[in-house]
Amino acid sequence: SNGNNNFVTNNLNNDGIDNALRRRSIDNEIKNEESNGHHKDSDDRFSNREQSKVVISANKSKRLRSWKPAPPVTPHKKLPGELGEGVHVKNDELAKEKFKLNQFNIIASDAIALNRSLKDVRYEMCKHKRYPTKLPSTSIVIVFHNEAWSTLLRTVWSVINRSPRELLEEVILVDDASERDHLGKELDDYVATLPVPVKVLRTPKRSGLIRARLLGAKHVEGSVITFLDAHCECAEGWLEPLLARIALNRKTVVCPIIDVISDETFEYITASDMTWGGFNWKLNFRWYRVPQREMARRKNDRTAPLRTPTMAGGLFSIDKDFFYELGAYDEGMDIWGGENLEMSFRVWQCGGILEIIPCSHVGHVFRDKSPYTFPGGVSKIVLHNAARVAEVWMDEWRDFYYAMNPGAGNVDVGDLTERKELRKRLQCKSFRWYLENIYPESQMPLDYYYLGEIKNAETENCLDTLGHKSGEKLGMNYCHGLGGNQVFAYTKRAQIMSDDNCLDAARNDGPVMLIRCHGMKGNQEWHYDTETQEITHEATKQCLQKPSPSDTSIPLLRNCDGSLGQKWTMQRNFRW
Ligand code: UD2
Ligand code: MN
Repeated sequence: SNGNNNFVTNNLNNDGIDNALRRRSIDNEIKNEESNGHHKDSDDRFSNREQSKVVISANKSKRLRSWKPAPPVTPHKKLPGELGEGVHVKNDELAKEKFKLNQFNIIASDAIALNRSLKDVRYEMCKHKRYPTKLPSTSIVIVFHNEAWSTLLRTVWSVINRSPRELLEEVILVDDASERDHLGKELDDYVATLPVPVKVLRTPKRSGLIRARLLGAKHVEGSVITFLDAHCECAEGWLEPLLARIALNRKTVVCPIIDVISDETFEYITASDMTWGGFNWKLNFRWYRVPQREMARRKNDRTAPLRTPTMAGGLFSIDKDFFYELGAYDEGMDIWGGENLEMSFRVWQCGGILEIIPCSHVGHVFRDKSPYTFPGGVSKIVLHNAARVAEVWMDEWRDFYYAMNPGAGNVDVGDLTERKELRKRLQCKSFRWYLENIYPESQMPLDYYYLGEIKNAETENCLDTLGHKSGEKLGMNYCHGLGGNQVFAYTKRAQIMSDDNCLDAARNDGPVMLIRCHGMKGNQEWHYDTETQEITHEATKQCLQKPSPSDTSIPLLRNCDGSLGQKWTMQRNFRW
């Protein structure tokens, strides 16, 4: 309803639906890549029980439990949505109105059994993997604010029905000051009838998902904490592979593959196992394709744990003691956002390992927009949280964040002393180390000459992406000095980049395009001469030039002639 809402809409779009759909299209793209490795167990640590025993004796201090797999959930005859199928309801005015309450189709969700069956979406090889006969127990922490009844309870039922009972210590529901009647006494009464211990905690006032999770974590009695969003469905065999990794190395933080539960039909749609977590200059979490480097490390076994630079944030398991040793969460973060990257950087920089476990699948309802309020304003909250991440963990690369988010510099980051001390105390590694060793594919350039605007000496206008995407033309506009679309990095690999796109020209006289950076020079190699102030394109030996008078928004590539229209300044004159 206010201008701010666009902000979060865009953000959630990127992080949710769009990206989820992209994951599916990536899946098709790589269908024929389904290889060799797929049938061969290269992660042989769990391939027989003898070896598993060795693992356990190395973990004597852990309370471990014998367990049996949960029996499969059999489909209800004649009920809608069984086996993860979608339910199509009439999209009339009422349905549209009701959609807005949760930003998903509540009529479809309500039509589906709370304990519906799902297809077993795992690779065949996953079903035959052997995990240690004894594993640590876990408490499931689910925080929610104004969650719908059917999605919340379907999450709980999927945990109950698809987790080995011996490994499920309890379910902890944290109600973050919801204002819906069904989440009060009705919820308390309902969970009292469930076949596993369920604690319901309530925050006295709206505290946001980060502090709500901290409250839940305090009450955990299991050895492992597993966080889930309140609109998930755990699939067959989801838990054992997660706990097994932690049993092997308690500093491993593990995520399932996050499948897509359609926000319209509640169809369960398998996501790609070929994406991992990254982030852009704005510090949004994004899915990107797993690079060949990591596939090679996994010996091309698509069922082997995948080391990921970042996690989406909602669904993961972590050893309880390690969670606290590592600094739990940043209590200075409000409502939503940022905590996922914060924990990801912290895990890697401070001696942990972050993995996606492809044999573990959990579905999640990705939404286009956030259904709930952000007290104090969306952008203020999201920028505040992200600034805390940038300030504490990203060293000089925090500049990219400030440059890319106009207005971020005006947001109060709050007191950072404690988190900075934590980083020192844990002797965490630098962000450069993280970029070099964990995420060399990142669009954060390791070394660069400039980060700022690029201004034409004649027109005094600036290069501007105009918000264009990969495959579209580079633009130009009057210099606004606010950063954002007018921020470019000129890197030591001779790229001129804006986030993950690079200036790219395929032939003489242009056009100059924005193309996903490939880091292989070629059409993306540019040289800036501080003497002549020319920006030359190596492949064509031509110069970047001001636009023609007929279209002042499109810079040109022309033979170098020393004219003023081919002179540029690279400067960082906005404040951050
Ligand atoms: C993703 C994560 C989410 C969190 C978020 C960044 C997944 C699948 N989801 O966004 O867990 O990491 O990125 O912060 O990885 N909630 C509260 N109080 C609040 C706001 C939210 O309890 O003030 C609950 C909410 O009801 C939900 C959970 O926190 O159960 C996550 O919120 P979301 O579903 O809106 O986040 P999502 O999936 O867009
Ligand atoms: Mn969610």
